[in-house]
Amino acid sequence: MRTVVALAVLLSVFFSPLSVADEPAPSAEPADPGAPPEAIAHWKDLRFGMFIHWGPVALTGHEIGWSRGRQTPVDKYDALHKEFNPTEFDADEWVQIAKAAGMKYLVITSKHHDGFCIWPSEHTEYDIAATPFQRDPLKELAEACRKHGLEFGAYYSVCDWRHPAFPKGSPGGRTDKPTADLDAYDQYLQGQVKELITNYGPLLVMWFDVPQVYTQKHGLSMVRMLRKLQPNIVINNRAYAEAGRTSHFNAQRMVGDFSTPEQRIGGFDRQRPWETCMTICRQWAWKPDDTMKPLDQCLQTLLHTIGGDGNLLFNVGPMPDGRIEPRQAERLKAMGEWIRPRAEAIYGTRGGPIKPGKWGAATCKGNHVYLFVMDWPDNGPLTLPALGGDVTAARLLPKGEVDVETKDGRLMLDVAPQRRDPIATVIELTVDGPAIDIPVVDPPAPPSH
Ligand code: FHN
Repeated sequence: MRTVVALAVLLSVFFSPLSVADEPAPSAEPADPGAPPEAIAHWKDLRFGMFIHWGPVALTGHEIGWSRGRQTPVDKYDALHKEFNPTEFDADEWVQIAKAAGMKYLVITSKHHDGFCIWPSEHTEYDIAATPFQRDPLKELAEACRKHGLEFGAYYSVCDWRHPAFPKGSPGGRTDKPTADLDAYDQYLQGQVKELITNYGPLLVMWFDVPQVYTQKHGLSMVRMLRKLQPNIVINNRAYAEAGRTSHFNAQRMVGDFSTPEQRIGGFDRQRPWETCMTICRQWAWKPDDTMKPLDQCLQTLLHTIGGDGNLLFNVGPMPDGRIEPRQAERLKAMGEWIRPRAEAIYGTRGGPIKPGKWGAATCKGNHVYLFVMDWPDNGPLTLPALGGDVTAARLLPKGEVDVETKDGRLMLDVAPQRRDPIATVIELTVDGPAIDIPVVDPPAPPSH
């Protein structure tokens, strides 16, 4: 008898209308439809962009967001905007510095973790309108990009360590706010994102960051709202944390349209779009006398990134007076001077077919394979895996001769030492078919020295 009763109770639990009604409905949330393939392809073609981290924190020389409640007490940090007056700011100059570097798009922090908005937002008083600098740098930059032919994007920090409704606060997003109300914060965030798209768009990209406890429960509908507002916008993988995975940095692999390896070159991947974000110095925001990367490292980072089929978003932190530090501008100009005569090997290309390595990197476009040789053997030709097709012509970029021979499944290349370039010797190979169809191969072992 007891068994029958127990079974009846068990069945009633599973089949009673009450328990069924209590179960969470299967997710009615459609997945993120993603950006149209042509929007992704366009974004990939650009290959190289400028990242900018800027705000009143530049007055301190400490890191944006992270120094709030650390090097700078919270109340002092939150009052910096009252002195922020970057009278030397010139959007045309910034965009021309990016253009001279060979950068094709620009992404600036519209709001970082500290909550300060560099545009006059109707949703907060903590914005550029509350500073002595009675202008709209976001608008001026968007217009300058359009004027000079660069694409414009906005970085927007999902976490907001100052806003009372965002659950986490300074220092470092590791404190809990008693006033937390994620639904209210979601309204604030969606209102601001709409402002950015509506008043400063169309944008190439929305570059979200550090969602922490903002998960797909809110994020998925926010992303879908964004895509309704601007269907061809490209969105990175930090708009929200996947359910149950609240992470500080949330470089989630499959959220959004592209992955975001940070301060490192991502792995070769032609399937999942990706973009390395990296600082030209060490700090994201302005830091006096910061250590700046040498020219060869800047350029070889770009070449290894595009060789892996990624984009490079290279960061500067402008000064409190509104200028990009002259030595950083000089470094970027030198990058552009090297890139320009080799532009066809960089823009509009895809990574491979030989994966990056100590030897160098490769890109491809049309019926051309471009090799960026960075390390030659001490004696004799460089030996690479054969390309699985006939090489019908070969030349150096910007100009010059190269000896090429395909033998025993290997590609032998040689260039007179005096014609080799210390950054990378660029060789254009013409092949007898679409270069993108050439099977991808691993990099060769490092040449012997
Ligand atoms: O905390 C931020 C950091 O300040 C910077 O904005 C980088 C850029 O990708 N994102 C976060 C660290 O992952």
